Amino acid sequence: GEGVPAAQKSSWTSFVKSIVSFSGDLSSLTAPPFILSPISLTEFPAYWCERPALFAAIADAKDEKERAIAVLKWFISTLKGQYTSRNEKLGSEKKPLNPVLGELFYGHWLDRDGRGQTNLVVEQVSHHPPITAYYISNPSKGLALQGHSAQKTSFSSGSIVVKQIGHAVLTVDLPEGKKEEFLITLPRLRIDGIWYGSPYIELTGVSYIQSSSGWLSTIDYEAKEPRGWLTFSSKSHFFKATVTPPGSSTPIKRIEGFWHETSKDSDSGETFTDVRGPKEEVTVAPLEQMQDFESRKLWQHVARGIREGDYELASREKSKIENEQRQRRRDEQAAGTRWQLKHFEHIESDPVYERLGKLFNANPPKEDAYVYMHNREFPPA
Ligand code: 0T9
Repeated sequence: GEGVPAAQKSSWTSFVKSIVSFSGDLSSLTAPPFILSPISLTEFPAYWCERPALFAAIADAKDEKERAIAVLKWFISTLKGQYTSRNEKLGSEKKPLNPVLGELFYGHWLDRDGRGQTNLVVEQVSHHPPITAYYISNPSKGLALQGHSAQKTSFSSGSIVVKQIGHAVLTVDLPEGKKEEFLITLPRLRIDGIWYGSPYIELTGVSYIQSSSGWLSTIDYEAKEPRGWLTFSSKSHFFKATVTPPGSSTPIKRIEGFWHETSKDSDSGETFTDVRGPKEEVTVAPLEQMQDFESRKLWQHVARGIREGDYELASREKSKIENEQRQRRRDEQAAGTRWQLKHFEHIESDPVYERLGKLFNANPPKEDAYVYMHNREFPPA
């Protein structure tokens, strides 16, 4: 990133001070214009599927072990998009638009080379705190990913520390009506480069992918990069992963490398992931066909203001949306009604999380979930 523009230095300083003395929901803080992104958080779940062929490949794996490996390969390959793509597209990590309650984002990736069509449904299921629910499916391959995403943020020695709340469950349909489930937990984030006004994300801690077949993948984002790894980029974004069979603690596969470039099998040296090539962004309907609550339609004027540097337009249009939201909430309160979610149903405890979480001592032992209601038609393949 280019850092802080001269004219916004003092507003950046006061923004950083407000982050330091604040803990909780960062999304509601007002930030200086240069750090604003024109993209809403409801678009982020699309990162899960920007390599649709790797997603589809999970269904083609021949047994439980190969499926566990295919899921790990797909998961690692999503990380570059999830955590570095704003730096590439916008110059640094930026503050996404804070979705309104009920905001929607729909998209798809068309079938190509027999991988099947992949569909995406996203709904903002809470505004304060922000919670985003998503459902991504490839019906012809019998694959579905359901999850939700929220964050707890704090500030520690110059960095924003983000604990991801929520998890995802991948369901794979198998022959004879059987199915396999994978519980996916999410890493912690550290946002560095704040003082300089060019924030970027580093992943920390450990995340897990637990299969109902017993296979477990453990991804360690704090492993030290060994000697011998030649890279031209910085030493960040390094990880090590292991794949462990049911009931065992001895991995049958070890992976190491950089999640934003390449990784390899630690024993054979064979390439495991390579995300240096292009990814496929999600396809969405044209603006004219969108409903008012679809993210790109809802935020179109704010986004234009941010993109074109017309921050007065952006803030005027943002206020309109926020006032309209406040009025809705007042009307609901007066009428004694509540906002109805369109595509998801909230459950207090996810049975898959409870059951599979036990196998690797998930912390917390229970989590809530948003269950997709299967009530959207997608454009035919
Ligand atoms: C789920 C992802 C998540 C959402 C974003 C922390 C963050 C909001 C949540 C976790 C996706 O699968 C992956 C990637 C980036 C995460 C965002 C990065 C970020 O900075 C924001 C927070 C809320 C801020 O906007 C902080 C203020 C800002 C000035 C720093 C750039």
